[in-house]
Amino acid sequence: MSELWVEEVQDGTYGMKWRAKELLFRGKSEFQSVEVYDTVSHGRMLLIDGLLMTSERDEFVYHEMIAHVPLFLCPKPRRVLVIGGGDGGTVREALKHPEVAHVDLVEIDGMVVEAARRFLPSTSCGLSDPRVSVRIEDGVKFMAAAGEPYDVILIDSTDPIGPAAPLFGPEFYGNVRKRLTDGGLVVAQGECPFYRLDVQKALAQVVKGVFGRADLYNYHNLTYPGGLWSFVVAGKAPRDLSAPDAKRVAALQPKLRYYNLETHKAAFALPEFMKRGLND
Ligand code: SPD
Repeated sequence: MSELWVEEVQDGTYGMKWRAKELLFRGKSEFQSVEVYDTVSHGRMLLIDGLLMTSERDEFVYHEMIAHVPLFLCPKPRRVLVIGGGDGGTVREALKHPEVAHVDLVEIDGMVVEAARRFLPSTSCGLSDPRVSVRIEDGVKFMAAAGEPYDVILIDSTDPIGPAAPLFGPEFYGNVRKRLTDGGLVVAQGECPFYRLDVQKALAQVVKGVFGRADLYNYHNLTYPGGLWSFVVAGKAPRDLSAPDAKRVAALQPKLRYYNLETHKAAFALPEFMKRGLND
């Protein structure tokens, strides 16, 4: 068996590794390194700067939970914006909603989109849908410009280092607010509560500062470091976050593998250490 391993090491003190069959792609863009491996146990994996972004084995969980929680809460989600998410998984999930007429994907790094189109077809398949515009642009600048508002904005970023760092700041969220419809919702990937509670707290404070409220929800995570992964959700109008449109959920349920009414509601039940850490 091959002795090639894909490794993600965090903070120089712990990590995970997966036995690889082969390295399919390695490139260096002007922003970051991009790699795709084929692994024995988790299918193909995309890494950016040595950090795992998506694996074929469990990508459906993250992508369903970032997209469907806000989409089923939003009564008529016509226009969707995805910032980051160049692998296309979040776009694919948004397109499952028949109400969605248009999706803009704004990804800073064309190499990520090219690698996903070439090596991760089941994740990136939605990128060729006629309802989708793929824009290789800086999401921070895109958000600062004026334009038509969106019903749902999904911040599918990498971790808050490198080009993604401004996507966690107050100026960016001020602009997100301007580009949301009155009933719209924003969801951002919010890192791991076990390892990055400080980052979560800072992000929640930024979002709360802009929207007056920020809620976190979790899913059970397989391949990112830590057993839970979080998202932050906010909107201009107050909303019962535990009440997705049950009729629409039932209609899409055959196409969903993790998301259902129960996982939606349960996702907002935060463990005590998170509640305390976020409110300290
Ligand atoms: N530590 C990894 C965090 C990555 C979150 N975004 C992944 C992009 C998947 N579409």
